[in-house]
Amino acid sequence: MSGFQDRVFAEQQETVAAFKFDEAVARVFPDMIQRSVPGYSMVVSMIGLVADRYARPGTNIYDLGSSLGAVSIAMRHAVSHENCRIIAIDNSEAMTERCEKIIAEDDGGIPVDVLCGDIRETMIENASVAALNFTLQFIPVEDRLDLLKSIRNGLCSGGALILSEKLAFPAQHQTILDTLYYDYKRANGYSELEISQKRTALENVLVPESLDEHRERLIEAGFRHVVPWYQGFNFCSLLAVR
Ligand code: GEK
Repeated sequence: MSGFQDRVFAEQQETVAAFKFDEAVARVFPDMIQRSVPGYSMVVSMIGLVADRYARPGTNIYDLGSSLGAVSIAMRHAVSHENCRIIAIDNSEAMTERCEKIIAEDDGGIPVDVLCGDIRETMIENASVAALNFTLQFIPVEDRLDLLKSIRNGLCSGGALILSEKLAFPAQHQTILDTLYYDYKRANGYSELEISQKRTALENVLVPESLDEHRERLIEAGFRHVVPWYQGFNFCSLLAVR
């Protein structure tokens, strides 16, 4: 993937606008997410492994909020079943345009359709695996249950959703984890200005919820098992099995 450094919030901005997945972000996205989400690369490669376990021959595999297609690429190299198709969807044109080029240059065996669209309006069908890798947190809270129901309904029995999210915690734990998280960002070269302007830009755009809220919603959506399998500071990943 491309090697541009994330400097989106490096200069003082007069007013910090709400965060958008636009051209400026898409251009530096691999660097941005790598330096901003603890364990991101490991989570992406593990999604490949989990996908291979739950994928079934002749089914669709969804990468919802695919950005530049890192999860699609991990899955297309890891899934060993016949006649699968990966469907990568994102509603940022800046992302899907770049994603198409990256996928075209990748030599993985499974075909990937890259679609520009809203995952809330996408029909999920004949699916064995779906990934929401740090995407649900950007969907308005009131739309989250319907989206999870539509994923659940499109999954075959025994199919799996991998849900990775930034979590919210009770106040004291939140303070401890936020402190460590900002240490992580500093250690990755972000300045105090970058950290604080990005935090402002993400307010009301990235809305984290607690592990219990996620678990309860997944059960309400009809998933039978909800298994947390990763946590790095305030970021986690859950496996939900239909
Ligand atoms: C990765 N999964 O590299 N419909 C479609 N896409 C959406 C919507 C929506 N309603 N809302 C937001 N997005 C990727 C990382 S990033 C996470 C996912 C992050 C898209 C948005 O355009 C962006 O590309 C993605 O969800 C979230 O593993 O930046 O923290």
